[in-house]
Parts: sequence; C-alpha cells; structure tokens
Amino acid sequence: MDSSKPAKVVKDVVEAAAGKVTDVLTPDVPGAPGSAPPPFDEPTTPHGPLPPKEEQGAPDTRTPTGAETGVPKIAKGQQGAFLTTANGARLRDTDHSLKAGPRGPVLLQDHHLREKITHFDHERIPERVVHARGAGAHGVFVAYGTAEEVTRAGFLKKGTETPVFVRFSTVLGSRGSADTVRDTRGFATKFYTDEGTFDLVANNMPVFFIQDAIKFPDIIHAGKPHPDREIPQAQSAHDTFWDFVSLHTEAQHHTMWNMSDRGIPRSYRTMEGFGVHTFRLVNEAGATVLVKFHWKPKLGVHSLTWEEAQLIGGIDPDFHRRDLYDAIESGAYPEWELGIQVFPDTPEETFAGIDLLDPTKIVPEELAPVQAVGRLTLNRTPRNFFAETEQVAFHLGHLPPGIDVTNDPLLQGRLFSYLDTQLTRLGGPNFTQIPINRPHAEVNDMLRDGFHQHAVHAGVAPYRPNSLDGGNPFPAGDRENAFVDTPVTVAEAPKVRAAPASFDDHYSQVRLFWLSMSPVEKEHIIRAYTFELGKCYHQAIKERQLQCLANIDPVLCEQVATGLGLPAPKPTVPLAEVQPSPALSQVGREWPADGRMVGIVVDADSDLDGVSEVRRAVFAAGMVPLLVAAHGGTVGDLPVQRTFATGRSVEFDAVLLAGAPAPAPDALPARDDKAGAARSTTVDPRVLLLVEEAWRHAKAIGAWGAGAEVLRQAGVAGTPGVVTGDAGAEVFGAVQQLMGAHRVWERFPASVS
Ligand code: HDE
Repeated sequence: MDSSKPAKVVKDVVEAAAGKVTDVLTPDVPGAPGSAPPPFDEPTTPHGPLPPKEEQGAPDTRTPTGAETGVPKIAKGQQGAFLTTANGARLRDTDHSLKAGPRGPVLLQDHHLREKITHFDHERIPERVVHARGAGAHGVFVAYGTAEEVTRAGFLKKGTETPVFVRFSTVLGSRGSADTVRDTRGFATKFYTDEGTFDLVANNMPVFFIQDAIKFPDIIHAGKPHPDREIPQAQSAHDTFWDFVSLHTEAQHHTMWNMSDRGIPRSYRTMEGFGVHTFRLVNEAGATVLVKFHWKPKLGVHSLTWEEAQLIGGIDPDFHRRDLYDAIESGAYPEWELGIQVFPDTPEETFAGIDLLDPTKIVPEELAPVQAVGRLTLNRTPRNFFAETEQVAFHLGHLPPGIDVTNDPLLQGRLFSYLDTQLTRLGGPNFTQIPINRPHAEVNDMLRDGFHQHAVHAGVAPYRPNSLDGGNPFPAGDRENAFVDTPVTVAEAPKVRAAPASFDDHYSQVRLFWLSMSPVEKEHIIRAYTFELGKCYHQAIKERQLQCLANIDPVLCEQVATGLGLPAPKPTVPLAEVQPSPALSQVGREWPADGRMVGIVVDADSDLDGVSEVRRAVFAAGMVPLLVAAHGGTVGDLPVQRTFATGRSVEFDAVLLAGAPAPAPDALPARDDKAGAARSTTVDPRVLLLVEEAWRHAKAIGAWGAGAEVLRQAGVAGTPGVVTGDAGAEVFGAVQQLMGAHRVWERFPASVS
C-alpha cells in the first residue's frame, strides 16, 4: 500500500465497510479519535494501517547516530495488513490460546500467548520521580538573530529553523493525576540543533524552593503524599509541605508563586516559562554574558479561578493536555517568544544588587528587559504518547557550543540528576538512541554496548588515541565548532558546606511579588494560603507559616490569620523596602483569543440561521464553537457537541445564549445533581447553572433573542461583561472584545487594595 496517500487509505477503509458510516461529523471541531470515522460493522477486508491524524507528528527518522534516513515517518509505526508476532510471522487467531482440546489445558508451547502476555506484563516503566504527569508536542523554533552578538550558538542565528519537542508537566502528581491542581508546571524544550541537542528544562515560575540541589529530595519528600497513607495526591495543601517550607524559609518566594494564580494556569498555551538559573553565553570572540531565559506566550499569561480548577479536576482531569492537542488540531498553534535578560559577566555575578546565582531571586523586567531572540510554534501532536512524551529525556547538560552553565548550586546538582534518573527510568545508558531523543547532529561518541543498543558500531578502536581506526574520532577545535567550556576563574576559597551570605535574604523578593499584584490577584493569594493552611492538622505548622507571612506583609498575614481563626503575629524581620514590578501581574492587558472555546446554548426555537452565522464567525476568529443542547444529534441541521448532561461551564471561555430551553426530561434534580436545588423556572436548571458559573468565573456572556430570558432568570442581566443584542453576530463581536482581557475583572470586587 502507498502510505504516502493517506486520503486514499481512509477512503478504501470506509468503502471496505460497505459504506455504513453513521457518524455526524463536525468539521473543524477537534478531538475525534482516529483519522477516519469508524464504520458500524467490523471491517474484514485486509488493508494496511490507517494513516495518522493530520495534525500528528512523530520523531524524525534519524539513525541512533543522527543520520537522516529519508524514510517516511510513517515507517516508524506498524506495517502491513496482517496480524503478526513480534518477529513478523502472520497469525491466524489472537482470541484463543493453544489448548489440548477445546476444554484445555493450555499448552506451554503457545509462543503467541506467552509473547503477548509477557510483553503486556512489562508495558510499564517507572514514572518520573517528579513531573510524572505531562503532555508534549512537536514544533519549530525560528531565530530572530537578535542573540548573535552574545552567543555563537548556530540555532540562534537569524532565520535558522530548529525542530523542537516540548513537554509540559505538573511536578507533584502521579502520571494519572489531574491537570488543574495547584502546582508548579514544567516547560521543557528539546531543540534538535545541528550542533547537538539543547535542552531548556524550564518551569512556569522563575524561582525555585531551594538554593542547593542537595535539598531537592527534602522538598519533594515534603510535597509528595504522606508516606504512611499515600494522600493527598498532587497537592501541597497538607502538613508535610507546610512543615518544610515554613522551616526552610528560602522556599517562601516559590511558595508565594504557587499560591498565586500562576499555580493554576488556564492552559499550557497561557503559561510563561523561565530557565530559573542564570546561564552563560559565549560569542564567536569568546566574550561572555550572563543570561536568564524566558518564554512569553502569544496569548498572554492567564490562569483559572480556583473554583474552575477544582470543577475541571473532576469533570475533565485531562483539561490541559486536551487543550494543547485540540488547539494544534484546530490550527490555533501555540506560540511563545524566547527571550533573554542579559547581564554583564562580572566576577561578583550580581546585577543591581541581586545575586544571579541564587535561584530564589528574580531580576525584575523593569531593571533588565526581556529581549526576544526567537519564536517557538507548536504545530504537531505526538503520534504515540509513550514513545514520545513518556520516553523523552531532558538534561541540562545537553548544551550546544555558545551556551554554558554557571555555578548556581541548584543547577550544578541538576547536571548530575537528569542523566542518573534516566538509567532506571529508561532502562539503561542508551536512552539518547530512543527515537524522540535522537540528536539531529552527527554522533561519534566512543560509548559502546549496554542494554538496548540500537547503533551497529563499526571499527575496532572505540578509544583515543588510536591508530587502528585511522585515529577516528578526532577532537574538534574552535574552527570545527567544538563545545566551549568557558575558562571561568574559580576564586581561591576553603572547601565548605555553606552558602554565600547573599542567599540569606528570604523575604524581600516575596514582598516584591506580593506588592506587584493587582487587588484581585492579592485576594486569590490570600484565599490560597487560607485554603492550604486550613487543610493542615497541626496548629504549630499554621502558626509558623503565619510568622513567615508576617515577615512578607501584614495585610496578607492578618487576612490569612482571620480565615484560620488564629492571631496574626508581628514580623520578626524588618519589612523590606522594595519597588513593585508591574510585569509580574497578569491583569490589565489585551491578548488574542485564538483556540478558545465558545459554548452556544440552542434549542429548536432558537434563531438557527443566526446560530450558523455565529458559528462561522467563531471559526473565523480562530476559536471553536461548541453547540450545547438538551439532547445529542442535531438541532435543525446543526450538530450538537455537548448536552446539558455532558457539558459544564468550565469547558468554555465564553457562553452565548441563542435560546431559553425549557427543562428537559432529564433535568429533574433527583436524576441529575448538577441541576442544583429544585426550583421553579421556565429554563432548564442546568442552563441556569452554566450561566451562573460562567458569571462567577468572570467570563463574557452574550445573549440574543429568547436567550435574554436566561440572563434574567439567572439574575445576571445588565451586569458587567453580559452583552445582549438583536443579532448573534453582533453579540459575538462584543463578547470577543471582552475575551481579549481574559476575564471581566470588574466582577471581582476586591477586599484588599
Ligand atoms: Fe527537575 N528533575 N530537578 N527541575 N525537572 C526532573 O528528571 C531535579 C528543577 C524540571 O518533562 C527529573 O527526567 C533536581 C528546577 C522539569 O521530562 C529529575 C533538582 C527546574 C522536569 C529532576 C531539580 C526543574 C524535571 C525527573 C534540584 C526548573 C520534567 C525525571 C536541583 C528550572 C522534564 C527526569 C520532562 C524533571 C531533578 C530542580 C524542571 C529527577 C535534583 C529548578 C521541567 O532528574
């Protein structure tokens, strides 16, 4: 079969199934599994594998040593029309084991049975000890050339296009935990550069809990579920976490970021990313600068509300990965700009009095602007989660010439950890040969043998110096673009287990962050601390953390103390005099709304022509319209994507009401507790719940025609961010405008200033 013609394969399969395809297909609505609608009857005419879905990518078809093979990517998957053993022998039957007669016993010689079960028994590999839950995508990075003066790295030269794979993750939860928990997010990027792979293993927060890698097991043991009962899952709202961070106060800055809205991102697409550590760049002339890496999302940084995050945890635990895949499938490609803050490489390694080697400190953008150096676009979803997202292995030591590390003690420990962890997780030292990890540069490494060796090395002399293999491989020099280990001077000093004195300031930047927040963001932080500490059992831990808050800000401390029913302590250190950094706030700017979801409530009495027009307008705006109705199937000839029973407000970024549907037969509270308390309305109670929730979560709401009646019955008519009009298109226009600010912030009257 010619696998380069996917459309033909799909057609063949559908025809082979006697044309009995019953799906109501909705073009442009992402998420359908498989590249062809399934026929009703089981297909029986043999044909090759279906092609992957159009938006799916796959690792490049390189050899384990980086050579291009020219083979189509499809060849990485299964081949042929027939079921085979792992060795390619065709099989007749996979439903019955080989028995001595129909009533058994089963025979030991049944290789197919043993192979199938044995392989299944070994399908799992250890999940990552941290960042176990993740989602990945392929893409491309295009350099602007603006970093050429400060680094010799080829992938940052103007116009260079570099393939990338990105994996986003939470930190604390297991592989099957929910996406929308309050946590830090990983943002790890593998750049397959011509000069060797560059891994930028970043987070969505610019600071870290600890200043020295030796404390990593401590913070993670404290944050993970308690070792006796193994609860709570993917949460920091428990005693061991707050016990540790209140005693180890260098964690307070990162903790404040976690308690802020940054801890519950709306989407991976609306996350900033930060390299956290300071890195060193080296240019062609050997001159160096210190830099911090930043990712800036095109859609702006934006978060969920706490209630949304919790509802989604139950309704769609895969919310963030689904959002990533759906956005790519619908062509709303997630984009970020890579930026650098540049600092002179001085012997003190400080900037504006800030220690650049302390990973609990930021340099405010107002002091050192972020300079954009290129654009990342994610445009392909993985074809196979395990092969790509699970097996990808990042490492801070994967650096191309022109980028080097610094002595940040957290970074130094990571340089050990990421290689070490893969030995167990990926079963041996050859994990760089797994397809997703294969470099796109020539590999000639003298590393040999080991479990799962994929390369077939030639020659007899994997050592240097040698003459038997003609001296190959040869060391490279500057002219051959060898990696540069910057000859940084190491100051004469005693060998100690100690940190510099500058690492002792644990509060000033936490206060800076707090004072940079808008009132509504401050209120969210207060509520987050109150919730998390309220979930702790022991008063000593709550009191100790309140003491930390008192050292950050008295208003914050008092408000949390009130919620906990405890007295607010006085500060034990003078409150720092700091200049707020407005760049840290998420509120107050305008952003594009690409790839957002718009729920449209319809019934048979709605203005269906108007609804069709609005659907077209939503698609044209790069968003996805989802029709919500009392039952599945169609309303008029419009396909329904969600029913009142399967839909929930948290899926939508805005809600449009084209009708006022009467209570459906399945709306009785006894049969559907989502419908809330029994109340007498002429509108289906689940539609009212939808509108009330969307309102509470400060989302834009629009109604036309009979839809206005829903607003009245939900008690939200005429309030900020609720739009009515005569025609759907006009209403959607106004709603789209409101979505640019992410939320209707005026709906949150803040209690703090
Ligand atoms: Fe990691 N970290 N980390 N980390 N980290 C891992 O590597 C570690 C730290 C980050 O999607 C592990 O392959 C130590 C900071 C991301 O595959 C492990 C220390 C930052 C990911 C590990 C840190 C990160 C990891 C677990 C303290 C932000 C997921 C499995 C010195 C700049 C990568 C693995 C992916 C994963 C160790 C601190 C980001 C065990 C010892 C700071 C995004 O090697």
